[in-house]
Amino acid sequence: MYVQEVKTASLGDRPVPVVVEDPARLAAFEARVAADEFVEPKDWMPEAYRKTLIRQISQHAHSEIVGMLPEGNWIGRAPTLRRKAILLAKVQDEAGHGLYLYCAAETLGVSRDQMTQALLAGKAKYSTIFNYPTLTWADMGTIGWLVDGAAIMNQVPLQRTSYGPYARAMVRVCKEESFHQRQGYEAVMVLAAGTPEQKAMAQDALDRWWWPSLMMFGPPDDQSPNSAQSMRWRIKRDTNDELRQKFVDITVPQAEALGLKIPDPDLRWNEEKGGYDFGTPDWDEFFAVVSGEGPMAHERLTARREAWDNGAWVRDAAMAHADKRTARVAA
Ligand code: BYC
Repeated sequence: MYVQEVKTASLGDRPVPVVVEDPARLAAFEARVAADEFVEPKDWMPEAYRKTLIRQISQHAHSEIVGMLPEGNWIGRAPTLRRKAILLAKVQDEAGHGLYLYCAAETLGVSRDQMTQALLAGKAKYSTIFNYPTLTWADMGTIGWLVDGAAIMNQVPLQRTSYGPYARAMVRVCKEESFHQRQGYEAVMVLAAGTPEQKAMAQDALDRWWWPSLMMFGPPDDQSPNSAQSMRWRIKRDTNDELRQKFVDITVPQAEALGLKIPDPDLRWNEEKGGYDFGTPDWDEFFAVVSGEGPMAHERLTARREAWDNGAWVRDAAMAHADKRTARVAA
């Protein structure tokens, strides 16, 4: 038993158990992580490490699955067969990413049903970005360019996250995200070089998606309750602000190449730091969206609840088939 002692801490007026780990095991674990060894499912790990990973990986999985909704809604309206095929492939990739991630989280002792129920009950989060509406075709290109671009920035370091199954899932996810980013950039490139109306549509999409994309990296470091411990355990390899800065530095020249303007009056190159200075996202809006107030939050969760209910017969049929096979083998 790895729990050496259970103390009681107070959360408001509710007592909650605090797990105090065996100091020797904890020190050995921290030394392994510091030496960049992967932690594997059957290895000993502190309870807080397991919980943090379940939270982060399941949120990541939910984001992939909820992220299929705004794009799925555009497959039938994509302007050409080529664009339709690309979008279809991208949305299918996202389903795959969700599945690898749910599998990675399951190795930590939580079931996919439990994770799904937490999402449907509004207890588990998914990325704030998917609580914004997709109004025009330019939004599809811009999501690929900025949203998948931000996702890659966050996920490339996660290929070296300390938990083996999560790190390995990220390798394939990153390859596919890279295609997603490029197809998005190419779609925006076509619009930006098109008619004045098309270029205006691309600019409007950039205006609406820029700030929500910066928010994808999470709150500023000094308001990020999980970062310090996650960095120490190498779950996260970079802080929220470090990744946000890298994203801005890479994306600004891409916007310039398109002839589009980043909607930030405070954006300017800072020679000294070798990066851009940029304005402050509206963190009140971010925290409101995190708590479920985004313009599309209700619609997204309703769609997921309906999908779960409508899929009940498939799950029942699969279970009945599995029971029949087991009975046949036993006979
Ligand atoms: N949205 O202490 P912090 C995709 C929450 S899918 C919602 O900094 P942490 C794509 C955070 O959970 C991309 N919630 O947290 C798919 C925490 O809440 P709790 C998804 C957010 O975990 C389809 C609280 O705020 N990528 O790209 O250290 C189509 C305090 O934050 C957000 C991932 O999930 C947010 N943006 O750092 C197209 C990557 N930010 O649970 C594209 C994996 C923060 O403590 N996740 N919160 O109450 C991570 O890297 C980290 O979890 C985060 C946050 C950087 C997001």
